Amino acid sequence: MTDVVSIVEGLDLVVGLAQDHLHPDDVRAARGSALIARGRVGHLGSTLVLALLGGTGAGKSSLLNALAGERVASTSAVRPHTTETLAWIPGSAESSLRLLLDRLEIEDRVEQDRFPDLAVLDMTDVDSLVASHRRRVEELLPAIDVGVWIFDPLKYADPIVHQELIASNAHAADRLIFVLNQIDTVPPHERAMLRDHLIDLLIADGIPHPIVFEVAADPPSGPPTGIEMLVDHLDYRLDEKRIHLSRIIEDVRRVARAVAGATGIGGGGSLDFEARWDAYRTRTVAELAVHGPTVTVYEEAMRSLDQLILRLSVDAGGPFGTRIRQSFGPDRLDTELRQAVDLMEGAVPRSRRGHGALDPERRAEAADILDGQLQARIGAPLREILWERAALSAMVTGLAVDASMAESDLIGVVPE
Ligand SMILES: Nc1nc2c(ncn2[C@@H]2O[C@H](COP(=O)(O)OP(=O)(O)O)[C@@H](O)[C@H]2O)c(=O)[nH]1
Ligand SMILES: [Mg+2]
Repeated sequence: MTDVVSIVEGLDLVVGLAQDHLHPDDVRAARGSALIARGRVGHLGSTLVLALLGGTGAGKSSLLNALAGERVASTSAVRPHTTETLAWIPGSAESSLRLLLDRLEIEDRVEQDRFPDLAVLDMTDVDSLVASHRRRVEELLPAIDVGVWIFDPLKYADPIVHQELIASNAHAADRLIFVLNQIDTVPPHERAMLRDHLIDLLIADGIPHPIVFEVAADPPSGPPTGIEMLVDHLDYRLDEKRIHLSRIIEDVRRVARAVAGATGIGGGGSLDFEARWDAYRTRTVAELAVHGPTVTVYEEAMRSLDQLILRLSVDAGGPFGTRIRQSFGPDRLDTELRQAVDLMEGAVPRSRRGHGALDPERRAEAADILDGQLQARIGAPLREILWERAALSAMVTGLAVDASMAESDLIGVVPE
């Protein structure tokens, strides 16, 4: 499964490979998009990742059980109870979700098929007085999609919880929702007041529009209440997340297109270089080895080399084309060819009396020397530029394919 994480990584790679070949403005724009895509918080996979947060006994595990419709997590009136975080995840979850759990060191994982796009992390209890708990929440929030803060009617107003855990995470307000659990223990006529009070406290914490659900996750009698509204809200968050991820994918596509356009690799990576270079070399080496560097033979070798460079540069186009033309201007070509020929002639001199003719064995020796020289002086450095171009082209093509696959994973359509 290709997910948004891997295409954002691919985008980073493409931008890294392309940066030497692009105009600084284009590099800046591409880097900007890569950074924005990276900087978008939340889990970048297609599953909505929810973390249940709250103090001991608030009802985190009970809420997970209510969502699951069965007893997944053990709950207890005896505290503290939950010692390990438990992840309740879709059996079909994307690999990046498993990587996220690895990163968060969550080993207890229960697979489910009730909500195919929802992962719930029943976190260990958060004690507002323990600094490491605070840090854990702060580190967790950017990696997940929704933090569900669970309160019980007795301790919901604890000033330390509000200051240390909620106000300090107010910057993540758009990813926090709140559950007032054990609502069955509150007389009906007091519920509205309790809820309003909690909302006021949250606003004072810096949460501008607190979203609060009243729930009884594990009432002593009867089924849980208030769960459907929570599930509806999660559905809505999932839709919102899909839109958000589609935007990232679209951004990545746009950058890939821009890079392809700016680097002239739109038409594909191969310029048939090896075949063209072989043809040139075979012909030129044969002519020069047989006839020696007469004016006509040398000029023809120069002319066709210049033409080969020109064609490659036109076909490559963009900055790679320019680089080829600039690195292999006529003066350099003349110098390299002249030196290659001089080396051949120095190593295998031909007699003037024989009109430059060499016996077959010496001719083969001369051809070998010239061939090696041409490869080293022109073929290898030229190939290096073209390989860079081909690598970038392959990356961009791969990225476009990955983006399409990520998009179809997201909307649940099998790619054609
Ligand atoms: N009356 C009532 N008790 C609840 C409710 N939800 C949880 N509890 C009880 O509260 C205790 C602690 O719940 P638990 O889910 O273990 O809390 P956690 O520590 O946050 O995971 C357990 O005994 C639950 O049965 C509820 O909605 N109503
Ligand atoms: Mg628990």
